[in-house]
This record gives sequence, structure tokens and C-alpha cells, in this order.
Amino acid sequence: MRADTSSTGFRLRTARGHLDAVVRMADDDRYCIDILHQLSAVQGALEGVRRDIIEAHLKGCVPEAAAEGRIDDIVSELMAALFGAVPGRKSTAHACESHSSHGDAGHGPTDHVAV
Ligand SMILES: [Cu+2]
Repeated sequence: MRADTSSTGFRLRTARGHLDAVVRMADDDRYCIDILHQLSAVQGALEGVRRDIIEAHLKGCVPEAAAEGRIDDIVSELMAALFGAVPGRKSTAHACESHSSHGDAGHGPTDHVAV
């Protein structure tokens, strides 16, 4: 992953903190609207992580894949990650081979968004 890992980690820990609060509120049988507000905070934090990772992917992995002639694969992979797999289309897992050169074990499509 090419996203700023310190920023990504911070955002994820923030989202987890908000989610922990939602769990406590639900356990405490708090007012529904208060829980919904806290859920919005979780979703906002997760959306920020998602945007960071997408931006890092577009700036790092996509240009490399294009230079290697793998643009169709990486576009299909990104579309599947963002919008779900298209029936009948083959999987393009590991289109970001460059990650292995950074000591990363590599990743499949779901690793981009499921952190
Ligand atoms: Cu990537």
C-alpha cells in the first residue's frame, strides 16, 4: 500500500474509537439518534481512509501498471474494488506487483479497501 501509513493508521484508530463508542452506546441502550450521529462519525472516518488509499493507488500503482502495459488489468481491479466484481470478468488479483519490491507481501483487490 502506498498510502501514508501513519495517516492511514491514525484515521483507522480514529474510526475504531468512534465505533467503540457506538458499541458502548448500543450496550447502554442510548437514544437512537445519538447512536446514528456517532455512526456517521465512523463512516466519515472510514471514508477518509478510503479516499487516502484510492489516491495513493492512483498516484503510485496505476502509473506503474500503465508503464508496464497493464492498464486494463489495474482499471478492472480498481472498478471491482470500488463498485464490486462484474460477473463474467476474470479476477485481476495482484495487479500491483510493485508492492512486493517494497517488502510488502503483495495484495489482492480486497486489500485496498478492507484494511
Ligand atoms: Cu495500489
